[in-house]
Amino acid sequence: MKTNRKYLGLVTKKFNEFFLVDLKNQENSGNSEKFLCKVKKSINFKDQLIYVGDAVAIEKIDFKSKRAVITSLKKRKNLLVRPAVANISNIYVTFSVEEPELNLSQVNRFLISAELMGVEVSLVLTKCDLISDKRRSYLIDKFKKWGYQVIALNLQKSDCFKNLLAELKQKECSIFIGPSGVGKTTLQNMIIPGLQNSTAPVSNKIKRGKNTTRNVELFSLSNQSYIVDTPGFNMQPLELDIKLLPNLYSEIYKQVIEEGIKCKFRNCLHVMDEGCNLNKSFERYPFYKEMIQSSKSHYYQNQED
Ligand SMILES: Nc1nc2c(ncn2[C@@H]2O[C@H](COP(=O)(O)OP(=O)(O)OP(=O)(O)O)[C@@H](O)[C@H]2O)c(=O)[nH]1
Ligand SMILES: [Mg+2]
Ligand SMILES: [Zn+2]
Repeated sequence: MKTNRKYLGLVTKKFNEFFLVDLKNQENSGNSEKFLCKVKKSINFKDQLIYVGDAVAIEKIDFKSKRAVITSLKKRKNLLVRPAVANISNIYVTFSVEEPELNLSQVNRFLISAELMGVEVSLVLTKCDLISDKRRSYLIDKFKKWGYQVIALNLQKSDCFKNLLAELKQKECSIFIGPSGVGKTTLQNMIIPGLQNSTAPVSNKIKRGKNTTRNVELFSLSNQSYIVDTPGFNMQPLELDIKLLPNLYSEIYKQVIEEGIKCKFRNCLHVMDEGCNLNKSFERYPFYKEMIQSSKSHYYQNQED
C-alpha cells in the first residue's frame, strides 16, 4: 500500500545513500515506525546534505515494504560537524576514569569543541568502580572547577543511570561523544530497555577502545526526547577562531562578564601580561594558552597560503 500523503519524519541513521527515518508525532512513538528512505535527487546536495537528527518530509510511503522518499529538509537549529549530527540540544562529553586512562588534554579538547555549539555541555565519567571514592570526589571537584556538571557513573551498577535518565527525558536531543571504549554504548543500552547494541572490552595491552560503534544513531526515549550514540574518536588539536576562545572557557568569561574585569586592550586574548587583568590561576590556563598558540599558527599559516 503506497500513499501520496506527506509525513514529517526524523532521520535516525545514515548509511551510504540510505537513511532510516522515524515518523514523527505518532501517538505510540516509543516503538515508532522506521522507514528506509532514499532522497529526492534535487535536495541532497551542498548545504542541503541530510544528517542524523534532521527533520524531513517523506513521501511515496510504502507501508508494507517500509520504504519512502525524503522530499524536503526542514530548517535545522544547528549542526555538529564531527560527528555529523543536526538539531542537538545537549552534549554529554563522555570519558572513563580508567581503561582507557583519563587524558585531561583530550577531555578539554572535547569540552571546548562542544562549547562551540552554544548548547548545554555536561561531562559524564564512567567506570568509577575502577577508582577509589577519594579519587572520584577529587575528579568531580576538578571538573566542577572547570565549570561543568559532572555525572559520575559505575555502569556495573544497574540503577546508576536513574537521575541521568530523568534529566535526558527533559531534553530534546542529547548526544554522547568521547573516545572509543569509554562506555557510551553500554550506557545507552542500560538507558533504553531492549536496546542491545554491540559493545566490546578495551584491548588488553594498551587499554584502548576497539572502535565498536561505526555509525551515528539516534534513539527515542519518548515522543520528545532522543539520545544519540556516536563512534568514539580522539580529538586532534583544535584550530579555532582565536577571538572565540576566551568565551569558551567558563573560568575566563565568568571573570569578564560576571565580575566585569577589564583589560587595557579591548580584544585582549589574556596571554600577554601587559595591561591584562585576568586572574590566570586556574587549572586549565595552560590548555587555554596552548590552544591560542596553535590556533594562531593555524591562522598565520592560512594567511600565507
Ligand atoms: N568496569 C567498568 N566497565 C565498563 C563501564 N562502562 C563500560 N564498561 C566496559 O567498557 C567496554 C567498552 O564499552 P563500550 O560501550 O563498547 O564503549 P564505547 O564508548 O561505546 O566505545 P566505541 O563504540 O568504540 O566508541 C565494555 O566492555 C563495557 O562493558 C563501567 O562503568 N565500569
Ligand atoms: Mg559504542
Ligand atoms: Zn586580558
